[in-house]
Amino acid sequence: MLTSKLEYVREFESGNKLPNFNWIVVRIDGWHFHKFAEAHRFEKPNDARALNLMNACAACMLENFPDILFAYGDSDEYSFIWREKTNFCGRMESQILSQSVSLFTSAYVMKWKEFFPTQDLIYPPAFDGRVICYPKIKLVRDYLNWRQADCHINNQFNTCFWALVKSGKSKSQAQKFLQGTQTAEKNRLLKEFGIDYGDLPAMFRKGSCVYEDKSSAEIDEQKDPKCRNVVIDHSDIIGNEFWNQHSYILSDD
Ligand SMILES: Nc1nc2c(ncn2[C@@H]2O[C@H](COP(=O)(O)OP(=O)(O)OP(=O)(O)O)[C@@H](O)[C@H]2O)c(=O)[nH]1
Ligand SMILES: [Mg+2]
Repeated sequence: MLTSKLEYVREFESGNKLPNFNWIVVRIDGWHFHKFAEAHRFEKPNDARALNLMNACAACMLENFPDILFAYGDSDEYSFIWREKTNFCGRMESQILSQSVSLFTSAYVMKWKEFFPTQDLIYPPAFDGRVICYPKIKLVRDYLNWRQADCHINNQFNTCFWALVKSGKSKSQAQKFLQGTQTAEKNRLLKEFGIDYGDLPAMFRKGSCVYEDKSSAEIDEQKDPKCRNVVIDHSDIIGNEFWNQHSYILSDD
């Protein structure tokens, strides 16, 4: 009796249903990770342990949410592309977002020791998240191009910046020195420090892609058919080659 009288409070709940026929992108980003990286002694400018941990969390997302088709990440961020026709949580934005952020964060904490065996997790990491809907596949491709181009620009800048700082310049001198420099100038500068940009690990230069590999999946009768063969690589996703070779990823059938 009492509950039915009080149920009217439910009507105050607001929910946002994401539009049908849209690809859903969830982007997760580490909260104040400049501070988190410092506190946990991340290597500069790239800490392979931290990046591999992020990649493992992204793989965990694909294993738990079958409607995620593809993920791309670098630094402290990861983008997840959900099937255009997903009906996960009835396409309610707050639920898709909160489940994504909470699973990613708990995986990050659970897997920490595996990637940082000699560094304690000294305070709880947090991630923010946002949802973006794209009505056309071209927009999804352009979104991913944008994130990979951003990874390249940031990585090249950071590699130069830390090379200058290690050579004795102050942080503000290094910042000033790099202001307005183009890609070719940055590459020349790195060469002076004995660094060939193209030789740096692909994970640093290209970021990471996580997806289900259906092309080479051997039929393993012991394996649960629902279990996805999730792979991580560092492909160039701006060109068409990757997408031509993996056309099934975004085909959403
Ligand atoms: N040293 C080091 N730092 C990293 C690495 N990956 C990410 N970071 C740090 O994380 C930051 C990520 O950039 P942002 O997301 O713009 O910065 P943020 O401090 O997380 O700020 P908010 O996202 O606005 O909360 C970088 O600027 C670095 O300080 C890494 O591999 N090594
Ligand atoms: Mg951040």
